[in-house]
Amino acid sequence: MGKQRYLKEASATSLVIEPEVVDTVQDIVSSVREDGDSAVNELTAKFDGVERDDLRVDQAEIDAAGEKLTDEHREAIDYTIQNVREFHSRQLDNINGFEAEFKPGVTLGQRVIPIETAGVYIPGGRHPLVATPAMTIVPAAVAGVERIIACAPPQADGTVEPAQLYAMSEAGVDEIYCIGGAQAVAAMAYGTESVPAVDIVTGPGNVFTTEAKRQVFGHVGIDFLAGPSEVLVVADETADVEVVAADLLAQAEHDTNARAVLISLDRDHAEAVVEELESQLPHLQTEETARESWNENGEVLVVEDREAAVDAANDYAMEHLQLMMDDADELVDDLRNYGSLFIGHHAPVVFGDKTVGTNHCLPTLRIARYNSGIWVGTYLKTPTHQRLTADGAAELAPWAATICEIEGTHGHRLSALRRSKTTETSVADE
Ligand code: HSO
Ligand code: ZN
Repeated sequence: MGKQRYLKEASATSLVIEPEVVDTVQDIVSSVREDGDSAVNELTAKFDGVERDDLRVDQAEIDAAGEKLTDEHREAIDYTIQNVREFHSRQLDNINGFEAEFKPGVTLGQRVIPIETAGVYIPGGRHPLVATPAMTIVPAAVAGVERIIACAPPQADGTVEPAQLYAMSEAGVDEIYCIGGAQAVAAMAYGTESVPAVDIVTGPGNVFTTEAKRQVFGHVGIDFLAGPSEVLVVADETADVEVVAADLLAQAEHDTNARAVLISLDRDHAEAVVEELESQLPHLQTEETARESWNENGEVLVVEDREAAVDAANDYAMEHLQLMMDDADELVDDLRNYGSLFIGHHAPVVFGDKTVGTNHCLPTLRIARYNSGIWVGTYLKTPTHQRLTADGAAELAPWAATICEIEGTHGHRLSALRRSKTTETSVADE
């Protein structure tokens, strides 16, 4: 890595889940697994302080939610869903099954098959995110998942937050259940009297739902384990100082563990951004959270040149990577570790978060080194197949038999040799 200097340094967060959280979630998962709805109801009363007659959200509740929204709010949600659908449909167009003859008589192939049932978790919290249903449900619908269910926590009055409920319904969910937290993940993974057991559980959540996903993984599939949201802004002197500061704060407001990092190619510019950020903070309605997040986890690194910026960005491997420079496009080919890349002065993370059409469920905590965010492929599998003629089998049999010989897997060897053209002699030789 080229020369670099921290103007502000913070220790990186990691997905270390406290043992008490692990234990609490273990209790929740096993009680839901054993006692189904009655455990869910008890946990809902305990954690959410509400009781519902029915865990399933009925059409009347969905309709009522839609009616609570203004036309403008409904239109914005519809616009997002449409953009997400278009982008994820294009992803689907670019995943192909195939079948081809690799040697005479040896045909191999791969199919693309949707997972049958998916359960998505839609988190509540201080700012129930309205684009999340589009991000988790639309890709499943586009993939062709037959049955998509969603769980969302109850508000204080026992209902699901109306904008989220409207968005879930418009995104193409089949059933909605009003269940929050780890109990929702457990209910979808193991099934209860009301909630069907699914094949994959996806969607963001707090540390309890994340730990629940970790615990049910293996019994069902999951997307990935996400930590607090992160942004890395790479800026040079062509970036507008006020805009860079605003973009960093947009990330910091998520929660106190959120992480906003600036890599700057110009020390004076970086100092100006930090100063500007401090002066914008008091005007932010979410000041308290953003300030703590910035103070605790914010980081500013000054690098010598573009190469050093690229190296550092690849090393950070952050959820969002935003390039604020005139020649942003020139960096793209060398960048390899990021959840989603925002190229140039006019592409802030907020557009990806809310509406542009790419997914906002993205890998954090350096998971971007080996995984991408939710996409249509999250809900697809690609099983393989082979079809052989007698000639194809005769070609492969001796090769397979030799491998078996090396290993001492005698039964396998006989199975292979029975497909060879000289079957009788080969088997008789044994
Ligand atoms: N930054 C979040 C997504 C989001 N933020 C939606 C606001 N709305 C995780 O990528
Ligand atoms: Zn965000």
